[in-house]
Amino acid sequence: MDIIFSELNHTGIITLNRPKALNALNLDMAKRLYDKLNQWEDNDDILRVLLIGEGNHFCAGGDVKSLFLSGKTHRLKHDFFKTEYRLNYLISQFSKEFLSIWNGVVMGGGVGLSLYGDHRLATSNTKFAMPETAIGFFPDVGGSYFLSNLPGNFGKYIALTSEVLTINELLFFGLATHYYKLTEFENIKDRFINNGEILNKKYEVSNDSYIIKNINLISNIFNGNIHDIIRNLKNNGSDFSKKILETLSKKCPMSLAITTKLIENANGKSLKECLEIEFQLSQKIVYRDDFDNGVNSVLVSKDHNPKWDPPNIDEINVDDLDKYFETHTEKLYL
Ligand code: QUE
Repeated sequence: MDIIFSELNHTGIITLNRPKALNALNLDMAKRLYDKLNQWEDNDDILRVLLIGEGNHFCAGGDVKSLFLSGKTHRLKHDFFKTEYRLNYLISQFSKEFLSIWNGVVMGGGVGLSLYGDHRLATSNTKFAMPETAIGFFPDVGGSYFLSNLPGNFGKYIALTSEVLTINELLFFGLATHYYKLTEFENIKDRFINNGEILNKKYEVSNDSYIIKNINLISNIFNGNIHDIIRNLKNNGSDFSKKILETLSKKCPMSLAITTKLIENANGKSLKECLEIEFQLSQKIVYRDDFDNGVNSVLVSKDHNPKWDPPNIDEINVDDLDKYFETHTEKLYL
């Protein structure tokens, strides 16, 4: 079983169980989880829910490999996102206490399973990222919602660069709610199961984080559309800016342009509105060659040298992006 459910002492326990695939979420897991949460919502014996990943990681994201392998226009590319985003919304509306214990990798789809619950526990090895611009996609699962709500254009920064956030940044930005010591994983789990207790270990956020140190620079630079951002980086000329330019040069140009616009437009919108927009967008982006080339290059052939169309950001006219944001297929009806 790729996802395991159990019930213990009024606690519904979900274990993502594809450790060899870093617990990447596939359609079957998403469907089962959706049904189970609906059952637990109505089951008075269940007071709280715990979500964990088997092995050393929480969840690497949606199982984009199976989407790629299904072929260019397979129905899975529709059904998967529809189910996944409906699940994200269901979790945001779930009335019982919902705790996720993050360890290792927490990316993309894994963020969407946990961020809208009540508590996210992070530890010293937690690696959080929204890395979709590396595979010709965009930060979905409500990414436009929570990224646009981070202060000072920081959401655009992590979405465009795929920067990995660790414990300091996660606590600083409130993406994680608590710190736990990795050696206490089992203990933390047991206490939550036994009486709903959540241990809040003291953790001093260190100012060693170069991301937190550069927060004002990031905010100034990541203002405006993708061309504004690239121009700001070039004009700034610092080592930090040069490093970011180098990072962005490897990402999918169309993903960078779309992602910037998506996050700008999300300002002030609800999670529900953002997920509807993302679903429409997903059904434009997932059938492009960039998605197949990106996933193949990063996860299947692993040559890490994807071909992008267009190959350069300069070739994108931001006025032409509106068509990707049009409503063109059925809605999620959240
Ligand atoms: C960007 C991504 C993903 C990624 C790598 C990226 C992503 C994702 C996976 C992934 C990892 C291991 C697996 C798997 C998928 O990697 O979304 O099936 O076994 O799910 O650079 O967005």
